[in-house]
Amino acid sequence: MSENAQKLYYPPEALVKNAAVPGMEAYQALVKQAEEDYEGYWANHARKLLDWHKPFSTVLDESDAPFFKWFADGELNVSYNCLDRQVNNGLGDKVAIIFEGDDGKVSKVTYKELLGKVCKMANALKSVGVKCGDRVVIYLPMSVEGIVAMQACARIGATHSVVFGGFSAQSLRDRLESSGAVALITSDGQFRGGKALPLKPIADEALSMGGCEAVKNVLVVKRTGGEVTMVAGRDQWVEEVMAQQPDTCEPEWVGAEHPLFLLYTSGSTGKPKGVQHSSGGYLLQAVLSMQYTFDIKPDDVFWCTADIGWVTGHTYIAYGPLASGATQVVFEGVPTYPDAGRFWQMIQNHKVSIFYTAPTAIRSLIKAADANEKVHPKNYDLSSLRIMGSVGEPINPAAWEWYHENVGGGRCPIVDTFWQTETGAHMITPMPGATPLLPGSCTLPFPGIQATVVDETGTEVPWGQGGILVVKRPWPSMIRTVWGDPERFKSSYYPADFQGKLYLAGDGAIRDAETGYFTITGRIDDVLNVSGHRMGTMEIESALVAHEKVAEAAVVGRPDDTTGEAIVAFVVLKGPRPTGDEAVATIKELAAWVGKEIGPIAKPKDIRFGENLPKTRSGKIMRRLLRQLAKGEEITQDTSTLENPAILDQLKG
Ligand code: 6R9
Repeated sequence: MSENAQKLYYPPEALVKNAAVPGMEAYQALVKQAEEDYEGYWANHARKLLDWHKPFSTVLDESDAPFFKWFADGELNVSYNCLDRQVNNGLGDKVAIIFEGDDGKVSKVTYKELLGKVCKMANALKSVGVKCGDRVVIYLPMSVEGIVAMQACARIGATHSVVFGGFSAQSLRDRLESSGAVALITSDGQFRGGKALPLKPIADEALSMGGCEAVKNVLVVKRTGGEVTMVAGRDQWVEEVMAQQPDTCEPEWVGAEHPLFLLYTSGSTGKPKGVQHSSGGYLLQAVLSMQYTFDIKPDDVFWCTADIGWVTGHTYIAYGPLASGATQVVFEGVPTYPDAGRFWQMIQNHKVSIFYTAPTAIRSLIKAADANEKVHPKNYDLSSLRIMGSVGEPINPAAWEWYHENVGGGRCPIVDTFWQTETGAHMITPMPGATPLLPGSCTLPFPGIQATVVDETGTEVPWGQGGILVVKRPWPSMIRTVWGDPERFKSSYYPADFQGKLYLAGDGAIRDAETGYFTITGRIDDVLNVSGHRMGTMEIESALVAHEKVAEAAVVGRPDDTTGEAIVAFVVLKGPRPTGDEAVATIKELAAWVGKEIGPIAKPKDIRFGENLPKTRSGKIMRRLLRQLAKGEEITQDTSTLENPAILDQLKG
C-alpha cells in the first residue's frame, strides 16, 4: 500500500458508527462467515431480508452446474416483498417515489398508492389474458408507470423484458421476437431535454416488421399527448383499462427460481443475449446491496440516475429501493437540461442523501462546470448527501477526485460498484462505512462474493499481476441462463478453458500487491499489448484525462506490425476541437504528457479530436466503433443505438 497510502480516503467517523457494515473488522467478519459456511451465510440473509410464502429448505443446488439454483423449493412474490410488506409494516404513507419530470414538475407516490397502481396494472394485464410465465415487453420512458409495469408483471408472475426507450424499432422487434412476448406496454412518447419524442410509432413499426405475431395486446400510457394510431383489437390506453380494475390483486406465489425478468445485453459476438434472472436470489442481493453498499436508512432519499432500460435501473430503481422501503427520486430527463446544473439542483431540492450515477455523466458535468461557473456544484446546497456511487465503467481518478471534492464536499464516501447485467447486483465495491477508498479502484468483493484474478488456464495469479476477473462460486443474483440459448450461456460465462468451473466476467483486473484491492482494467478485449507490455486502455485514458485540457478520452488498440498493437486515443478537449497547427501541437503535448505520466510505452501513436465520443444512449462509449475507426475501416455495423452518430466523421483521422 505504501505508494498509494497517501491517496486513501477513510470513512467519516459518524458514518461508521451507524453503518450496516461498521468498519473493516465487520467487513472481514462477514467475509469469513461466508467462507466458513457459504450456504448458511446466504440462507441467513435470505430468511432475514425477504418474506417467504413458503420457506425454502434447500439453499444452493449445483447438481446441474452451471445452471445453478438457489432456494429452489421456496416460494415468494417479488412485488409483495416490495410493496405489501412495506404497507403491512406501517410504511403505507411513506413516499416511495418522488418523480421529477423533464419539465421539472414533481409528483409523489406513497407505498400505499403505488401498491394500488400496481394491483390495477396487474389486473389490467390479466384482463388482456397475460398469465404467469408469459413474457411482457416494456418499452417506456423513465416514469412511475414504468416501475408500476415491472412490479405488475412480478405480481402476476409474468416475466418482463424492459427495452430501453432509446432503442430503434429493429432492436425492439428483435427483443419482442426473441422473448416471445405476448404483450407490450409502451407510451405515446417521452420527454427528454425539452423535446417530445415518439415511442408508440416506433413500437408500431417494430410490430409491423414481422416475427412478433405472439404480441396480442399493446397497452399505451399517455405521456406526451402526441398523436398515435390505435389498432383496434390490439391497442388500448392503459389508463382506461386500469380504471375498470380493482386496486387489489392477490400476488402469484412463484418458486424462487421463477424468471423475474429477461434483459438483453450485448455480448462480444452475435445478437444481444437475453440475460435471465430469478426471483428469490435476485431480490435477495438487490436488498442486501442496498444495505451493505448504500447503507440505506429509513430517512434516506436515494437517487439512482440510471434508466429502467438498463440493469442498474432494475436493481437500484425498480426493485432494490422498494424492497428496502426507501424513498427514491425518479427522473425523466437528462442531466444537461435546462442546464448542466440539473443534477445538483435536484439533489438540493429533494435533499438527496445517496446519489448513484455514472462516470460518463460526471465527466460531462465537469466539462460543463469548467465552461460555465453557474452550473458548478459549488453553487448548490448539497449538504444532504452522505454517500455517492459510481457504476458502469471504471471511474478515472481525476473524475473521482472532482466528484468527491465538489459534489460530496470531501465528506461522502464514493462506492465504485463493479457489476454487470449478468451479476444482478454489486460484485466488487467498497462498503461506505468500512473500506478505505482508493480513487479508481472498486476495492474489495461484496461480502460473500468470491472474486479473484486468474490467467488463461484458470490458475489464480499473485496480487500485483494482471489477469482475468472470475468468480469462484455461484451467487444468488447471478444470471440463470441466456434465454433460449443455454449453450451460449455455458460458453460465454462458464467456458471450457476453465473446466466450466469459473464464472468469466469478461473483464480484466489486477489486485494491488499489498491490499488486494481490485482495479478493473477494462473488458478483456480492451486490454492492449504493446511490445509485450500489458496495459489497460483505462490507464492511458486516465492519464489523458488528468491533463488540464482534456475532458474525456477513449483509447483503443490497432494492430501494428512492429509493436503488436498500437495505441489510438480519441480525445475530447475542454475547449474547442483544434485543427491545423494547433491540433498538431496539442497532439505532441498530449503524447508527451502520457509518456511522462505512465512511460514512453504508453504514448498513443495516433491522437484524434472530436467534440464528443460515440456513445450509446446509456452513456457507454462504443469502443467497437472506435476500434474500427482506429483501423480506418468503414463503419458497417448498426449505429442506431448511438446518441450522436454525427461524431463519427470527426474521428475518422
Ligand atoms: C452495471 C453495469 C457491465 C460492464 C462490466 C465492466 C463495466 C461496470 C464498473 C465497470 C469498472 C465499475 N463496469 N461497472 N468497470 N468499474 N465500477 O454497468 O452493467 O451494462 O452489463 O456493464 O461495465 O466492463 O463488465 P452492464
